[in-house]
Amino acid sequence: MSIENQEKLFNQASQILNDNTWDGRYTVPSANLYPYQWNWDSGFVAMGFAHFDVSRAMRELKSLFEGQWANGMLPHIVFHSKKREGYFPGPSYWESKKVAIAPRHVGTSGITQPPVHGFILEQIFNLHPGNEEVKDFVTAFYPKILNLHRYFYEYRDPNKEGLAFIFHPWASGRDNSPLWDDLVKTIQIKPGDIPPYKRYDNLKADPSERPSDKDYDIYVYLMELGKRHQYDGKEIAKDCPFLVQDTLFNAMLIRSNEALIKLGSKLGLDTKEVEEWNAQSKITFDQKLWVESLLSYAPYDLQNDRHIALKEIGAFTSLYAGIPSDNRASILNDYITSIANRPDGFRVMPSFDPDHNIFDARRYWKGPIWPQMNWLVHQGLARYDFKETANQVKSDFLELVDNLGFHEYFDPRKSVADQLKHGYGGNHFSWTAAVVLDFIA
Ligand code: 9YW
Repeated sequence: MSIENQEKLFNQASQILNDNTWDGRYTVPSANLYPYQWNWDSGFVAMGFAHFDVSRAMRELKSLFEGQWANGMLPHIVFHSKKREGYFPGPSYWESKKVAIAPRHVGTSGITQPPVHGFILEQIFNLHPGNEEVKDFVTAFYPKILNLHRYFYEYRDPNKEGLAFIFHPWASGRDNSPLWDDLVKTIQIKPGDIPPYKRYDNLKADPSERPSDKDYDIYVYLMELGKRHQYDGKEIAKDCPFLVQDTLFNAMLIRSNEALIKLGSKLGLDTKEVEEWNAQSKITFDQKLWVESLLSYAPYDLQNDRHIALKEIGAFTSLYAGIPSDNRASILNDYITSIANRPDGFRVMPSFDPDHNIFDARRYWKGPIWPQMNWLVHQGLARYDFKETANQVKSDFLELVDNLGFHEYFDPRKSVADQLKHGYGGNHFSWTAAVVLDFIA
């Protein structure tokens, strides 16, 4: 890509982040579709801002952690805006203020999202060496992230294995991934189990690119269950049908642990606790989540005691966390290369196995390319020195944005995407902008 083109994309991306910032304090993923502050989106947004406005990067993380609960849990949405913005489930749904340990001054959701904040903090720190304000910020912020990780080990790891569970597909960050299809089918909803509700997402984006109504019923069922237990992980573990040790979620936890260890040693902080967590987590992830017949990692369904053995993007983020041996890393790299070399023409990296009959190139997490996933996969491939594949993952993504705009997700099929004039889902999307900024900075 030419220097002029890179400059153009950089300017467009920074404009999007500025435009999506509300009250000068927090950034919404997409003003129309997702009009509040989302957890892991804001992590990537902070990294994007760090390339041109580090004060906004720090403010982004500060405003996000205003939503942190007293037990360390960081909710997946923080509702700074009290207005009904046309999003379900909005601030009134969750009833967070009825929970004693939730913040008083701001409404939040009751579930969490992949813990990216540790390595985002490290990115910000590394981008600004010698900046005292950044150093002070990182030092002051560090305990908040440590508390979040402590929450996962204390409340979300009932067997003390070193892997945290999630109890809702949204917490995986990959809402309607085929990973969850069989498991959610085991959940039978009876009349009266869920309250009436109204979706907005499928009015604002093409319904054929969104999760189905059936998916949403399950999402509501699991939120109701969480609400009944005041979102207490220990209680939820006792009777929730959806209890999963996810690949992406735990890879993010491990990579963020590693970031805390590195930052802690640079800042002279005590890192013993996080080192202990991480040593165990890395081993358990590698041993428990690897499925030899799949030649990949897979999430583990704790209630049914089985792997969810499907080839899916989350497994490949283990590279960024330094989990696989060189041999396993090569296997993962070979698979990505095989997708990039398919005769039917795919950009990498689709979010789900293109050879599986559930694969759907347009529908949300059932196949499309997602910006933040490409970033994570790119970082992992680079870590293991798979330079060629890493570059492919980066350039495929930049080409899509350049051709089709800053969308939420993209069609991986070249023959289709190259005929389209747009990507899918929301446009002027914050994490798409953030990833562009980091890739071309
Ligand atoms: C929802 C905001 C969020 C992301 C999730 C993605 C989607 C829909 O959008 O969720 O209503 O929360 O799956 O990862 O954080 O961009």
